[in-house]
Amino acid sequence: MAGRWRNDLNYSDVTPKQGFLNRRQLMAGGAALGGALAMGGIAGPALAGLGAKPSVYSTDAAPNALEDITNYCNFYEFGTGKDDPAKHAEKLTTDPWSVKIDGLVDRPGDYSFDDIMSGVELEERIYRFRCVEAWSMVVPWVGFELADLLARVGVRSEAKYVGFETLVRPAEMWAQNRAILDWPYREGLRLDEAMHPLTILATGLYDEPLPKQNGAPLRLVVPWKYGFKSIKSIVRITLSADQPPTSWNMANGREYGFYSNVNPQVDHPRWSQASERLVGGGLFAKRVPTLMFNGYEDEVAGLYDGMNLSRSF
Ligand SMILES: Nc1nc2c(c(=O)[nH]1)N[C@H]1C(S)=C(S)[C@@H](COP(=O)(O)O)O[C@H]1N2
Ligand SMILES: [Mo]
Repeated sequence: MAGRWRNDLNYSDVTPKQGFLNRRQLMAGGAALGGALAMGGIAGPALAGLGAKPSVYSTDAAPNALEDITNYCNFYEFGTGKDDPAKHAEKLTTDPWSVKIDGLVDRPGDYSFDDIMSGVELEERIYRFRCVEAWSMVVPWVGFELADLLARVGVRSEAKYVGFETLVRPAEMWAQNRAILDWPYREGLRLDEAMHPLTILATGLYDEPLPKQNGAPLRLVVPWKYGFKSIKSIVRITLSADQPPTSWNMANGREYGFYSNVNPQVDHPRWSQASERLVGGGLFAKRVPTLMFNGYEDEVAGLYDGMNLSRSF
């Protein structure tokens, strides 16, 4: 079987779509036989929960176990330990939920989660996920393209960036009482990055609603960027002409750039980004090489034509 980390079958190389899906189903079956899958999360009958459709954008790498994805988390509003989100996020009220969409849009407003979800066709997107701390996972997200939501609210021609904010509610997110970051957690993308079909708003994983520790009810997923760009529990989306301030960049701009594309050639000032540890691989698991743009180079490199990626990191 192809290496776990190299998606040797690029969706853009494959026609027709069905050939890709058959290949994926075959590989999923093989992985299950090999005992690599903790639960059946890939195609077919297992997709009954949220009814998410499989996508040609999914990697054929085997997803991590749900247990890994929900217990090894970063969500600093609940504390900085990897198991803090799993311990404390249950306290977060996610229903009702609304998202303010404002700035350079035709139809600004406060949209309820139900408004946002109405008419949306959910897809399963199995993506590689690479944290700036040099660990990684493969996550079977469920969600829809951010571009779809932006089209519904109408992006004005002056807009060049999209900013995102997480909820501030220290009564439920205890670590917001500490000055770990300048709350709210903020992130941002250039508009073309936001409109890219790989960029999704996730509302589920393993075909179930998103667990709170993973950013319920709605979080961003940008698979070619370091994990901190994938902001959780979003309550505000703002279209702007200027680059929005982002939490990690504000906290330490020398270590965390606005772009933060996964790049094995640009080290973090305090550690190498050339390789990564696959969460769930066991204590003695070998590190695997990190791929340019986290393996999504064919799809996204064109967004950065002419940019110096070590200067604009
Ligand atoms: N609001 C918020 N979003 C966040 C974070 C956070 O601390 N707060 N951590 C980020 C980091 S560093 C990573 S690696 C991913 C982790 O997502 P996961 O726990 O679902 O794997 O969420 C990102 N989104
Ligand atoms: Mo991260």
